[in-house]
Formats: sequence, C-alpha cells, structure tokens
Amino acid sequence: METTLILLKPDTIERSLIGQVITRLENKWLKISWLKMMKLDDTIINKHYDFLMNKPFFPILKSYMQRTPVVAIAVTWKEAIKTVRNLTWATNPFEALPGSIRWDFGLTIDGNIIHASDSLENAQKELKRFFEWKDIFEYSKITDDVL
Ligand code: IDP
Ligand code: MG
Repeated sequence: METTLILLKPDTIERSLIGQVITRLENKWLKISWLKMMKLDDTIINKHYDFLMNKPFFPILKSYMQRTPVVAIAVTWKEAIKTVRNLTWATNPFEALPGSIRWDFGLTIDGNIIHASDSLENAQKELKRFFEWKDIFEYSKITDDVL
C-alpha cells in the first residue's frame, strides 16, 4: 500500500469542481485517508514548489495557489502514486489524455486543477508537509477485498 498527496488547486474550488474531482478518485477506489481545506502560506508554497523558485512563472504560480484555500487529500491504495498521476496526467492540460482530470477540467498550464505527488520519495516529503501521520484514518472499504 502507498499513500500519496493530492491538492485540489484554487481553480477547482472556484469552478465548483471539488466533488467531480473527488468522484474521479473514488471511481478508481482510492481510499481517502485524510482530507482538509487549508490556506497555503508563503512558507508552505515556497517549500512545496522550491524547485520552481527561479522560473519566471513562479510569482504567478504562487499567487494562483493562494487565491483560495486548497483541499489537501491523502489517499492510500495499491500503487496510489502511479494511479493518481495517471488520473492527473500531463502538467499542461492540452497535453493530457482525454478522460484524465487535467484534460477534462484544466484550462491552462497554471490552472491545472490538481497536484499529485510524482514519486514515493516526494509523496513522503509532501505528506509530512501538509499533515501529521498520526491524523491519518485507517478503515476498511468493501473494495479492499480486490487487492
Ligand atoms: P506537475 O504538477 O504536473 O507535477 P510540475 O513540473 O511539478 O508539474 O510543476 C508544478 C506546477 O507548476 C504545475 O502543476 C503548474 O501549476 C506549474 N507550472 C509548471 N510549469 C509551468 C509553466 O511552464 N508555466 C506555468 N505554470 C507552470
Ligand atoms: Mg510535480
């Protein structure tokens, strides 16, 4: 089992898409193990996107991520990281596959709906950044039996 971090970005909140995006996760049987709406301060944004700090679009990315609260979600499932990245697909929604979250809902490269951790190492770092491990919920779902 793996746990990965998802952020529903401000355009998802502004466009009333929270439910539709979460439905995509649930349709794939991903287990929501933690969920919280939160406003991202400068410290958390600078850390989360530190590898983009020197890019010309960083100020735009930062103000976009702070425009509304985000919904931070941890999901747990077999191969959760790959599964969520496949649901998410390419950074630029126009390069994403039809049927993916970014293709279906994204409007621009900076309004691309969702963040998803891209590796086990990054998932572990990012999860710690957003919540404490003791807060994670463990419970059974009927779909657990297919694992
Ligand atoms: P990812 O979200 O697909 O993993 P990253 O390369 O990790 O993509 O970039 C993080 C976020 O930074 C993207 O989701 C997008 O919001 C923003 N971003 C990345 N590249 C660009 C760009 O070229 N222009 C504007 N925003 C970008
Ligand atoms: Mg990334």
